[in-house]
Amino acid sequence: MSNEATTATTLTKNANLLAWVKEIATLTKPDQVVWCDGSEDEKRRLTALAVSDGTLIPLNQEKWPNCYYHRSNPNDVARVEQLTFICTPKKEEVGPLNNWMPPADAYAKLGAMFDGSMTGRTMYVVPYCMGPIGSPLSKIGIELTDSVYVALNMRIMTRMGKPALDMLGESNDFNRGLHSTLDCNPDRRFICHFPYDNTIWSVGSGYGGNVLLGKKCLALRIGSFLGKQEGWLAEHMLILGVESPEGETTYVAAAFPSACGKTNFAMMIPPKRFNGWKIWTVGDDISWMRVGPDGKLYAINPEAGYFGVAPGTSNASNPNAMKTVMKDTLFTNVALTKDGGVWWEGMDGEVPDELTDWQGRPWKKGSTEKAAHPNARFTAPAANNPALSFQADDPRGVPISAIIFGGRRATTVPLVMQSFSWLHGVFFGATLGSETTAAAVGQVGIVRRDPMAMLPFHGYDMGSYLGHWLEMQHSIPFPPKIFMVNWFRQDENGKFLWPGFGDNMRVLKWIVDRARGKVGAQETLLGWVPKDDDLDLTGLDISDEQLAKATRIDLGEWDRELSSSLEFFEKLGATVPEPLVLQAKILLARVKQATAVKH
Ligand code: OXD
Ligand code: MN
Repeated sequence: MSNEATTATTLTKNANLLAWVKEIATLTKPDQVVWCDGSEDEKRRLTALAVSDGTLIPLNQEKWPNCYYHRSNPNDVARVEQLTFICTPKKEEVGPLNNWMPPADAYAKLGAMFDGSMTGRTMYVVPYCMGPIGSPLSKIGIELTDSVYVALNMRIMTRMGKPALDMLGESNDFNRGLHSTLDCNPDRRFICHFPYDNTIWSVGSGYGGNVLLGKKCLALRIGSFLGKQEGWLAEHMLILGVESPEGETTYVAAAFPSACGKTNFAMMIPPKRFNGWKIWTVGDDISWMRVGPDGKLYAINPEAGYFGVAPGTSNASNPNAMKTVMKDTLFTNVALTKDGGVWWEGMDGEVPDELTDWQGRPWKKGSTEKAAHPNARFTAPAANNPALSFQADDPRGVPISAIIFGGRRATTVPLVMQSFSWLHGVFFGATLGSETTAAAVGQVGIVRRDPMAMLPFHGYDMGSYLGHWLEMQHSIPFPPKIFMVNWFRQDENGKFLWPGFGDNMRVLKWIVDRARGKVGAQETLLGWVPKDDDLDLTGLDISDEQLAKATRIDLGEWDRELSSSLEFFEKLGATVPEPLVLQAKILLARVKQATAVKH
């Protein structure tokens, strides 16, 4: 342990931190404790170690410089919502949509698993900052982990090492994260959050969403809890800037459930028609938002990298992501090519004849099995993104003019709609529905309500969380406009009606123009929609009929949708804000009346 003493004291004198690390080391009994400083030298050392113990496989370094490959345990490839708990004194505090465990039980149960869990292993002390260093919107966390893979991922995903410790100084205000992989047994896998202690304990998994504790655990679950207490919002939203040919940039935040294309949208390249327009990525997954001195809502991206879904990423769907992952990237559960490269379903070019699949088995073209796991991931530094916003590191954040909610819906929800008011916009978010994807364990393709895309990530009672959203209106003198989009509507043969990807710029342009008051709109029963000809479709090969289907509001479908929203609110219980229930009832009454008139 002499190594610990020297590195720790040169990095920090924070007595609370040193005492806590000592306490955890006494519990977990690692062979050694290594403090991460975030240096390049340390990166080289940890990478070499991970390669030597088989955690990482180097890719062909000529084609994929500084890129490595990791295969996770096949039983450990996605977030485990059923094993994720919020631990508060009272069950009501976590609401009906979270799993609850009393804090004492959770500490006892997981404490027994942590007891001696690091014997024969190294405990890494990973200090990190969520958000730009020095920003009043940022938060410090320390993750103690026995996984070198986690330490290397955290280095990409956060501002990790000495700058985070320097920002913390002597303060005791930091998130205490503890992770041990144990034997990666699903029966001993738990992700527990203790919001009142600003603490996270995660055992038995090595999968990113369960173990990179800054991301879903701190930035969203604990973050949303802190946001409620402190008057800000922690959201599952990308942040992007839309720059016009005149050089005017409008910032937008957008919530889509996991694996619905947030990364693609955040890195979008506009089609030719939009020559001179540019999209700048601030973040692709998480947004922390707080009212600024000028009365606008300001957002930071707490992350410093992208933990993106690889399958489906290509030069057609997301050229900027392809450029981002060409170097300095860790790939997890993709397939390997014969020449030491990576491959996944949906990548450009010919499907290779032979691959090694995500489980290390030989794979041949034409196989019915997927070569890459559908939730295979890349961990890549934001700095590699050619579209990275120069504001991404701005401690003040960026002013948000529009908020977008979108789900994966084959029917009902039109291409784009603007809310009548803040309340109606919060209603859009509260009733967001989406078909399930591979990002979480469970059946894929079922529509589930995913309020604000936060169903798996809200850290306290959902009804109170929606109430917090409504209350925020009073503290934002110049609130963003709120929109709902759906890129995934299908025709009767299951074919997507809207081309999506770069062409989403056409919808985004309307949204930006609306946010700036530059274009009119058509009122419908359910929201404002683009007037004929206001969506710029020049150069797009889409028939009038197809567009009509993509933008259609079908009253029968909306009768069912609004009725199901009301049922959902009932499930949320007594804390769901009454104005949201009334909003649903007004819309439903109007739909029913219009249907009656039509008949
Ligand atoms: C993610 C997720 O990894 O939402 O971002 O699952
Ligand atoms: Mn996400």
